[in-house]
Amino acid sequence: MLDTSAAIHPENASQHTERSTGVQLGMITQITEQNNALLLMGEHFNLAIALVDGGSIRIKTFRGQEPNWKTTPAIAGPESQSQVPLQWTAGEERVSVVSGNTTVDINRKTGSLSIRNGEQQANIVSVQRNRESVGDYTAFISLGEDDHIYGLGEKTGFLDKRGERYTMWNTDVYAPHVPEMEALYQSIPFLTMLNNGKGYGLFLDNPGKTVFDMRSYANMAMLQTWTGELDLYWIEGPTLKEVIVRYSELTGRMPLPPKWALGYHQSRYSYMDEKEVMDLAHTFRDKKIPCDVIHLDIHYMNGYRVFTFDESRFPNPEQMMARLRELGFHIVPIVDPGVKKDPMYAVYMEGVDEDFFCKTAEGDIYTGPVWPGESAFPDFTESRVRDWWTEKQRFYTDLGIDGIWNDMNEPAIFNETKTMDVNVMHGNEGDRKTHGELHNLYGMCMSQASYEGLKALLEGKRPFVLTRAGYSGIQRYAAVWTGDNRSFWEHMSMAMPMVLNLGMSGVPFAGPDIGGFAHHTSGELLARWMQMGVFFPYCRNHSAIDMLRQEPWSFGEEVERICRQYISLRYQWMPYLYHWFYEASQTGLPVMRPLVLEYPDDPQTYNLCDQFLVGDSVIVAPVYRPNTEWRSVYLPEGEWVDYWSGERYAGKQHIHVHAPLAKLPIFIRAGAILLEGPVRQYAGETVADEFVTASIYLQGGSGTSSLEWYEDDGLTFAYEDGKWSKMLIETTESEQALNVTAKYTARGYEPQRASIQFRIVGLAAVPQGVAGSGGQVQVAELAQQALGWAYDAERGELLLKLPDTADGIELNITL
Ligand code: MIG
Repeated sequence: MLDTSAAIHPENASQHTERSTGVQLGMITQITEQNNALLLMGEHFNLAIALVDGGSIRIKTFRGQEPNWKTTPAIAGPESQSQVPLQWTAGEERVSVVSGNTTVDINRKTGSLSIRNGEQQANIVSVQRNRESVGDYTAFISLGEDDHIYGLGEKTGFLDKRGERYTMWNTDVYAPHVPEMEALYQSIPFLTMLNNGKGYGLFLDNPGKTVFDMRSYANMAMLQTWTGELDLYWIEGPTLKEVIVRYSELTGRMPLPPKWALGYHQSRYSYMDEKEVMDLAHTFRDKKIPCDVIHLDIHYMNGYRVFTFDESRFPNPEQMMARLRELGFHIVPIVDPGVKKDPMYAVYMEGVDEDFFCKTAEGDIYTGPVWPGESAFPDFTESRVRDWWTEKQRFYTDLGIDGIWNDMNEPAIFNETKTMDVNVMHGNEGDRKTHGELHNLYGMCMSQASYEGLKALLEGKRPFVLTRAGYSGIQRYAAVWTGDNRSFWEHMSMAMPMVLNLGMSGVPFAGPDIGGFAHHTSGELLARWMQMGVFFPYCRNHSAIDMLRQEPWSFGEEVERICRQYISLRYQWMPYLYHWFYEASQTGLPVMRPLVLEYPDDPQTYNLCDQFLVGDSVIVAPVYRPNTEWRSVYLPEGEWVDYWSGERYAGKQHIHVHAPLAKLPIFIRAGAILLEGPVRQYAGETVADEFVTASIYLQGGSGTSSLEWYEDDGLTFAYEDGKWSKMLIETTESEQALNVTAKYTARGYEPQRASIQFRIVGLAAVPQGVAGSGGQVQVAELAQQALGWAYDAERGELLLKLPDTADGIELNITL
């Protein structure tokens, strides 16, 4: 594309390119039921409708006698796509399919569909097929004035996707991620439509290029496939949460990551040699800035050959790894898909000999230029190739590595189209397809191989995989970082809606490069971005070659102090974070949530994305502009407590908050229970005084609250064999008394700590009586006690300390 004004030369202006030349389904001439599906034969093509277990309706175009029901790898398991019997009737005007509370009406004259579920209605006003090409469909979905759109994975722009247009085509975008970038590295063709607090989902399962156009027509969204059939799932709500739960049932959920992966990650393109890596590790420990992971970017390899180390830079990786392990660090090396075309390189020759690489239709190995020069690309759509890649991970696991970073897996290739020739063929388990048809799957299939490889080799330990590219279902294998952002304030603020919508698209474990990858960060930007970034699910600081360094200590003492404080805070909050990661692994609901997810009836939240929730009851509102000490924060219904000062605010109002550089505004919902532990230098560090503090934020007056807090060893798959515990914390509040119980509802895992503390926040006066927690002591003395309570008059907090035993706890506090 031209990047001068010549780009908008009148002669270059394209004609109106809307694909309105298609044909409609037309009159339905024949209706049959076959294998639990309804087949509707139209004039120009046909439509099949099936009910999928768990509240989805699958609508698929086809030609010929019957549809091909084969699903893409996005769909998690055969059980979740099983088609259930359907009831239907055919009238003169329409065919109706009924399932539970849902009715699908298909107009027999036009083939238009309306799906009704309670008050919700989705209108697919028409499905059309482009005349010129094979298999290129468009579904037009009517949009009401009050419809808001969320999801669509990793996209630029704000939270509400109404009025935007996006392309799903995994793309390596080094150019700045500005609003007109229609495609980035991930493609998640799934959205939720919200109307007056209620919604439904649409998932267009097609891994070729698809377009979601919510811009060209004010009252219509256009969902378009470029290759292959329209395979559309309507997903039942009626709440936003239910849509996400169902979508993630269909496409799978994030396995619980190891705790260390939730820690702070430090990266740079590149830490060049062993000395630099070891100095870095020691600096973190010396400066008492917590850190779990150091990433190795491409320079660790020998000529960018994957599964090698450069011997001059890293003469003894095994020894280095052992030393780092002693310091509590994990190493996550980068692994790209391109295998250098080099007959002296064993990995390449294995791939050639075993026929593992993608080939042209004529049968030649396809190569394209990436870091190592001309490279071949494993055909990850084939399980035999993934098995090979899986086994190859042994190179890393033998060194004690348990995390892998998959980059360039769109795949990115240094050519005009930025990727593989669309005519390259994929084996696809015997169902050969072109790259054009499967492009968006490539990165996910690679991460699947990486994840499964590590899992098989780590002997019960949980792997960590980080990926740049992905498709629906990527959450089953990898965390996602949002690629090459820049050290711009705009990119810091854009990271919020981007990661929030990833969370609304089934991908809870995601985050941007903190500080920005390209361009040069400043101390102020790093400090502000760090404050925000430690509350993102994935937390890594990464920067590009030739850019100013941005380790936490790169900008003087003040910025270093702020980075230390907030990274430490993430570790302090680890029990709470980990709990919400567990919830995400069970339900698919995100850890980091837009307010609209919890307050869908409040229009103030519909496009609110410069603040967010962590779990369901903590608001984080970062400052994302330079030289700014004040910002407006929206507090939704309820009462909210300033985490730092304890000050209380009524909800349903905007407040003006003072936030000098060292302060990140955080608000806790009255009625919430927060879990905090000691600051650790890395997630697995054992500290002398193990404890957890459950902070109970009183509602004042009456009310109840509860949290069923999940714990396990944070490292292995033992939780799959019942080695986990849950403690149900419940409180009942009245004007006169407060009752707190904490009972283990499961104790397959025994936490390694002697005591548990409760912090009752919001008590105006010292309580009249405390039953269940020994005698009263001074606040300062509590640390030395095994049992006792203290009242902090200044903060209006009651602190209680108790032994953490299987018996559970009951506290009765007279106010
Ligand atoms: O074309 O490995 O997004 O994180 O540092 C650049 C070098 C290749 C792109 C990744 C970035 C990484 C860089 N990679």
